[in-house]
Amino acid sequence: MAGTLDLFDDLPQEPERLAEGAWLLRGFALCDAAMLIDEIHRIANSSPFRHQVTPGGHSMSAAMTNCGGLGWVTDLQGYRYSVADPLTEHSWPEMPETFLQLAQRAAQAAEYHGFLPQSCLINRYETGARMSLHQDRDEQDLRAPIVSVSLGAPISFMFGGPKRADKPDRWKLEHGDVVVWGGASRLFYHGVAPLGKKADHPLTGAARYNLTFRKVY
Ligand code: MD6
Ligand code: FE
Repeated sequence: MAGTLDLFDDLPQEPERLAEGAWLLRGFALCDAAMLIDEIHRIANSSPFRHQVTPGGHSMSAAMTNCGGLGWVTDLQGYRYSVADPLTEHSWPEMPETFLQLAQRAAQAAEYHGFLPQSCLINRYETGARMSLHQDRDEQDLRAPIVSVSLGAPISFMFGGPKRADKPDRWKLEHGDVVVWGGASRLFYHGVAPLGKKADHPLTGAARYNLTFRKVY
């Protein structure tokens, strides 16, 4: 009977609710994933991945770049969105049409209508890289959701509450998973645990990429 149950693996999955307004769409980006990874490499040829410094003076363990009209940057002066890449002093690479359409379809699937992202932050995690608990609050328009796409090696995503001390739930995010998140939980604390030593994926090796699409203004 080997293989019989595989038929059911292709059925669309129901969104899983992480918190009010926050949804996990498992496998939503699977069909586009190889193309998205090609685009990431193309973007990184113009605006390379770099380890940015926080206002507190720490170098971030996740390497970052951006595409779209605005990019999220940090340095000793603070967190902000910038129309130019501080490394190249040019505009960020344009947001590929495949990125935009995926983000819009995912937002729609979670019942956030008319999502128009201005920015896509691209995070690259290698072994041991993590993102400590934080809020996403550098955007002026908090009514818009954030669409987050996981590619490559799996990671443990932590999703807490409105206070830093709220104990987070953990969710394993795998290649092709999409989280759409807004409304009542838009400012909830979240982060990712260190990428495991054995984490691996055929398309990316020992790396995980995360795309976060945002409407800023
Ligand atoms: C990550 N994600 O998954 C880090 N923020 O690598 C985030 O920080 C994040 O996934 C806001 C909304 C969705 C996210
Ligand atoms: Fe975040």
